[in-house]
Amino acid sequence: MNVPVKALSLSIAVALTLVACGKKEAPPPAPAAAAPAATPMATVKIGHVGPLTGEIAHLGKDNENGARLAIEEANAKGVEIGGKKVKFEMLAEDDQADPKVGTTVAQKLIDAKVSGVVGHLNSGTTIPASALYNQAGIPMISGSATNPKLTEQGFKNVFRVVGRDDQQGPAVASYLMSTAKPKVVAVIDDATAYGEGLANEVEKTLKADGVKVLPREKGTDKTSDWKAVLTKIKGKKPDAVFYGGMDATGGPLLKQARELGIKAIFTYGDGACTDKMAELAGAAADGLICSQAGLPVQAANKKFLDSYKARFNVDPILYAPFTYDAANLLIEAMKQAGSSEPAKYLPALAKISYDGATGHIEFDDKGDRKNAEMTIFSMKDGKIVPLAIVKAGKTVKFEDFIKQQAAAAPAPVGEKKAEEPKK
Ligand code: ABU
Repeated sequence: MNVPVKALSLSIAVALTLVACGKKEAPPPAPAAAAPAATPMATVKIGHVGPLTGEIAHLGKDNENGARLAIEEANAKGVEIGGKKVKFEMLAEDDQADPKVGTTVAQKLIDAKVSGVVGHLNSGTTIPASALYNQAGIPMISGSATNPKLTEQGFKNVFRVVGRDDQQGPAVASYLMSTAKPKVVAVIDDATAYGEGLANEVEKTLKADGVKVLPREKGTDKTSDWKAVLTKIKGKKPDAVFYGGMDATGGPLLKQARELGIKAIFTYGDGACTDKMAELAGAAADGLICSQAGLPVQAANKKFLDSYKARFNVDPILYAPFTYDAANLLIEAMKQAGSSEPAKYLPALAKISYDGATGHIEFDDKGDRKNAEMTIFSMKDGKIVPLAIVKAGKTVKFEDFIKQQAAAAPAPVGEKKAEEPKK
């Protein structure tokens, strides 16, 4: 007998025995109830771009931290878009504050199929990059670029959550004129889209009010030795100096001016309105007047300030609350539209009405923030201290603005709002 026949005989024998014993062969065990297949979580990519290397890497990191915090919080809370759970992934790029690198990394993000971009930091990188995002139909929100041109290009995908330099320039120039009443002002810029543009706005405002403005002096965003420019200016005895540029170059400018014995009041825009000025210029920074194209960091909401400190172990420097809001706006628009597809959520972003860390945010037809505040600061004991808020043409003392904000805020649930003191 060959082997298969032997095996068959044995099976038949066993079967007969079982039948004889009245027993049936046990049915094969039922397969365990299959667990419902886990729906794979879709990943939505959000880009962030700013300078992470170079002279203003501290500001780039600050911007990046703001966006990262928003994305981490959204992931921790869990977000559903169109009924599906999603996970956000942040793709962080370094544009080195260089317009050419800016367009290269913008294309990299487009190729990586990001749904939206927070950035860039500098107007000089944001403006050329915005043309690429526009071609690709990708929404972008800058938390810091203030040159008006960014939102004057007619691009429907471009937004910013800070004010513009044609608001900031007049605000800081008017403050300078009303407080220091200078007769002659020297204006210097760093030859960037931001620095030169803001200096132009300041010069226009000063001249319109009859102030004499000296011929423009220039450096670059990398100038560290300002002695030649300052020596030229010193001979013309200006009462005030305005510089359009960032803190990395504004610090040495102010330090060297004092070393040369220039006593003029120095006035800077937002890019050089940071505590870093004290580190770079030392005691010479005291008395500096500077402006910010939004509310000061300390006026951002407490939840944001506490979470930022807890996450990064430092306080935000300048625009982190704005990039935090920018990332949250992208997420909120996707939620409202039920889609992370740029073309589908862009309309929701354009008409968004959102209460963020920096206050209430809505965009106008150009993509600019409606009713953006401007803040005027002065450097005191190594810290920039907010003095006044300029909003819709009105200047209010910072303390009064904070009181007004607190009075306007809705009372927490279950708490009665404090009554205004009777007059
Ligand atoms: N707004 C100050 C720094 C960023 C910019 O280049 O606009």
